[in-house]
Amino acid sequence: MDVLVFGAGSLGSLVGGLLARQHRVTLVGRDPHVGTVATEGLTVDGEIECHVEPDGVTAVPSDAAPDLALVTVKAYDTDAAAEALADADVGATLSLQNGLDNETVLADRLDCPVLAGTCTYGAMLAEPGRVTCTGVGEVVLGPRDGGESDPADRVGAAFETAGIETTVAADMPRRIWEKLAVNAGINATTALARIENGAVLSGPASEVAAEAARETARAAREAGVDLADEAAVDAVRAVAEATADNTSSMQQDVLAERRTEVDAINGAVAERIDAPVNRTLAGLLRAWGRARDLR
Ligand code: KPL
Repeated sequence: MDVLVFGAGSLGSLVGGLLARQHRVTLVGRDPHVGTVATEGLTVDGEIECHVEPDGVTAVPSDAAPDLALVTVKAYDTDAAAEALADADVGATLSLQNGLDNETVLADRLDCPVLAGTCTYGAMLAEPGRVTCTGVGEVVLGPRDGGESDPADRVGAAFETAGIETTVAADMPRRIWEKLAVNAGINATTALARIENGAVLSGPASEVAAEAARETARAAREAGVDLADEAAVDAVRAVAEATADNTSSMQQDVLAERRTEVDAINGAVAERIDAPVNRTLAGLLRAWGRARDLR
């Protein structure tokens, strides 16, 4: 399969690197990372070790015709991803991103099936050309509106061939909301308190994370998605346990003084319903970003 990964940050580089063990992969991202990948290849270390040689470029090639465009940019860059991919001849697109509505933004602009996905691999970009796998997880993907489809089966099989544990699911809308609950509970809490994911399992952070997840479940139900409070809290606990030593992506952003995805996570919940914990977490991170002029 010919795969174009749009967004060669930590997760995009890791998943792209794993796919490159079996498929032809092009990583679209920023220099110096993609320049190093183009000249020296990509090293994956940590819990998975390999060296692969995908292409590394800073823009979608004008003649790009990938079987799969894998979108791994931050949620606030989804519009830009859709714009950049609009002229390419793409077979199917898969969003592996945090937040809600990324698939809708892509589907509105792209003339191909758009799949939704979640990914529980942990990744950190260690230096240009080297990504560290901080946790082996799984990918779940399927049609963005639920149900079954040929492209989802084909993409799932391609991921499996590359050694990525993958489930093709018919209930992606519910899974995307559950993942939102996990991110709403873990990301902002760990970023503000500067704690690793496992610290939301007990102590003062645990009630903040659990309440943010319950509010997200309520927003899901208002949107017609059947997600119980307990299921959302259990999902937070399961991911916090599985990624206990990991630094959440939002804490990585805060430590690097980068813009965070809080608008697409806690902000998205607070926009839909009265959600005091999500509103407060979003307000604090927005204040932090504003003080640094991060937009
Ligand atoms: O998706 C994540 C993230 O960091 O964005 C979690 C699940 C919280 C794992 O760190």
